[in-house]
Amino acid sequence: MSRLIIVSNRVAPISEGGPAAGGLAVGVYDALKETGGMWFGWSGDVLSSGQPQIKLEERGPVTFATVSLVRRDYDQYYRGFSNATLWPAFHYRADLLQYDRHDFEGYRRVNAWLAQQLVPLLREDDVIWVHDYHLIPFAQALRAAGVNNRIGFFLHIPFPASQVLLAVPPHRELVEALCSFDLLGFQTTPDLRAFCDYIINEAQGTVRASASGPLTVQAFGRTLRASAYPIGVYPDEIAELAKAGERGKPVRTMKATLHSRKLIMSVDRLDYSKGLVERFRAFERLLENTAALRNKVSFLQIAPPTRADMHAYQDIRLQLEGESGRINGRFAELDWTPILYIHRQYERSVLAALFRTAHVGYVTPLRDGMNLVAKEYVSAQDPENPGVLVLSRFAGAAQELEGALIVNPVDVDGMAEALAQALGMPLAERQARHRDMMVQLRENNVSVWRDNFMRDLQNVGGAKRGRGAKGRGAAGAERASGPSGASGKKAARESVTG
Ligand code: GDG
Repeated sequence: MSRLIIVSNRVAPISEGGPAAGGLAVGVYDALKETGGMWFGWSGDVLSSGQPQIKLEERGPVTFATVSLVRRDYDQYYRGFSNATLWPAFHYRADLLQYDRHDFEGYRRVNAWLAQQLVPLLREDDVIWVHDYHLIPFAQALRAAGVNNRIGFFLHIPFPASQVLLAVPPHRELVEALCSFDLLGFQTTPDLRAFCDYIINEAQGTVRASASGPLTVQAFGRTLRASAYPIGVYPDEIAELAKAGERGKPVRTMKATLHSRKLIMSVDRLDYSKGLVERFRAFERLLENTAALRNKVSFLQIAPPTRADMHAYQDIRLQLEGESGRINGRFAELDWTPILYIHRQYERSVLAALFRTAHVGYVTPLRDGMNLVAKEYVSAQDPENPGVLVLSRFAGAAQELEGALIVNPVDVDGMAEALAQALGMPLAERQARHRDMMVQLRENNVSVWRDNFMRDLQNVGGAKRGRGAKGRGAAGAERASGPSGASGKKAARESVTG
């Protein structure tokens, strides 16, 4: 079996069985343990001086290979093009999109430099699986360095409609770079369709369906395959975790605070794509419309900080603090605070146990590739007495979770009605909806996602595989001047010593 190489912007912190590891990290790590292999990416450290070194850490059959970024690379590649240009554009927030040509150059430079760091560690028959929008040019950079291995790419976030993608000035370069992969994976069929639409109408390429398996795409002189692979969770493990935490202190404290009130619960990174402000307003509308629910229901929003050094994230934080304060000021009573808004991270086991306590899982992103919280909430429920999921139609999860109450996340009245319906839903209907969703979640768990992608990537055929004639790193070194301030070649040579 070929060795698997995972490449992602951040290498997930894996402590086996530990509370921090999410389903995705565990799912990918399981595959690495089976085949042996390597997880390569940024360590999360930003150097203010000196040369970044690659750090190799062996854990059984798996090597973790991490590099730091220098400040300028972090600013241009991560904060700049990845998160100020691609993230808003791919979440349909063209209004928040910022573009700087130098950042795009930095994004390509860092991708080429990262590729150079990886090349000396590769073997001929390695299969390489690259993750997410930070690394769109990664295969192109590897190809330029003479790497002919199978390379797949999975996009965790939505792929936008062409008219939105066109707002990103180097849209053509990006899609051309995507075509250097052998297999492209998207979360949902609408994302796949949006990609194909660009290929046909903007890139004058072709898309052919085959009797089974991924589509065949021809564009920019390359032939590749593309399909939808909806990411999942491990529902039964989450259910166990939730059950185990039922009598734990956090749940007891929460229940004591609630008395016998019902609980609506949300968990999201504090991101403007998650629809938090509209969600708060819909909860306010619920209290406004239904006086009988006042002091009978509480809303818990856990929103850990993310990308807090960016303006757009500071803005959403201020806005949310304003809204929760305003709504609480309007409706709170001496013994009841309607919204409990917590800007902090909790352990995975605590979240699962709290999900099980919540009568409503309230998941209303404006756009989301999948949204694992929706799947985790359903998994954590007690099948005898499950809660109800209220879910945005613009979360990828809405394509699968038909037992949820599907809402439009900008329709404040519609969301308030769905909350009221969820809070009053009879037990038999809650059980039936939960049962249906669990069937779906078990059938498409995170192993199925990973195995389907890996199967299709292994089956990518045709071209002679292994290192190409250009040899290790040759052309890549031309394209990349290395991380800011360092020669690419030098950095690549020095790096393997760490
Ligand atoms: C991207 C795409 C796609 C959240 N708060 C805490 C915590 N979490 C965990 C959740 C969940 C994960 O983080 C968040 O995953 P989501 O899918 O909801 O959203 P993104 O972070 O935006 O993820 C998304 C995903 O990639 C996978 O492909 O679904 O569309 O945007 O697992 O539970 N975990 C802990 N403490 C917290 O406070 N331990």
